[in-house]
Amino acid sequence: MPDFCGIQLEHPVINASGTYDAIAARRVFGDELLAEFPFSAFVSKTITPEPRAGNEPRRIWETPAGMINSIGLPNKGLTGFLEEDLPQLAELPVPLIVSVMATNHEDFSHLVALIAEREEVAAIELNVSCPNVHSGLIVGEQPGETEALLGVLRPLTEKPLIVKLTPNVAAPESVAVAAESGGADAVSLINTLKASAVDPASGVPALAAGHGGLSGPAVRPIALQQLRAVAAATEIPAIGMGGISSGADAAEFLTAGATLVAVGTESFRDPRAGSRVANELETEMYQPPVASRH
Ligand code: RRO
Repeated sequence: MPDFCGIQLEHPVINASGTYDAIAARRVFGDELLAEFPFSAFVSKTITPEPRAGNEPRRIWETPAGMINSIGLPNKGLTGFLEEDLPQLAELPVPLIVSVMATNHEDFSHLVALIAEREEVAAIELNVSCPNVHSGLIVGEQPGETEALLGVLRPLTEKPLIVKLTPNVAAPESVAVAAESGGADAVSLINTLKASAVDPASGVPALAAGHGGLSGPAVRPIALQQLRAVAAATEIPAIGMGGISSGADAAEFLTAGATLVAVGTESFRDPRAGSRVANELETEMYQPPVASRH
């Protein structure tokens, strides 16, 4: 049974933020969802201080072995989340991690302070890596900015703070080290890789926003390499993700240094993918590494 920052989890497979709508799944599957929840912890879609409508469609584009999204962070805002979503997410049978994003220290502090005081929340993920929102990437692209943000947020709560790293930098391990120095309890990686698709006939971008973020099996080897670099450079736990769709994929990430793994894009194809990956890990092939994690 994995221990993640003092939180006991049934197995090492959680969801990637924004890739599984647990409230909609409950409507579709009913209480069966609670009996067989696919993840050992649930990470919410990223929330912002104010409500956001998200980007214009088209927001999703399939690619060979992957998907480009430009969703643009639609969410109900802090008040809507606390009043409408949190009570429903608190009924899930697993610990809740809330993902947040803001564009300045003051707004980030407001989000973290109000979410941290809710006992339903086990941990907070700081999304400093969204590729689809103007200025969403600035903090996470610069180690100094990441450390400064943690300097402001760390004193606000004793709950675990997880920094979601961007893959869109030359050395993600430098940002991970900065997060650790600032007092982060864990890092998670990777968010999506900046990507585009264009209609060759017209030259018009496939996504209304013009570009987006690539996920799915196509990014897995890149994610694995970034995880190895981050795990080698830091002591804090890492949540590894990027195209994981089987127990063998998950085992690769765990062996490379992840404490937990997250399933993202695969859940769009198969909403029970989390359970399948966890079962494959347990029953088929994975033995936790005994010696070094690197
Ligand atoms: O909502 C999005 O467009 C989005 C976010 Br917040 C993110 O962190 N990563 C991503 O690929 N899409």
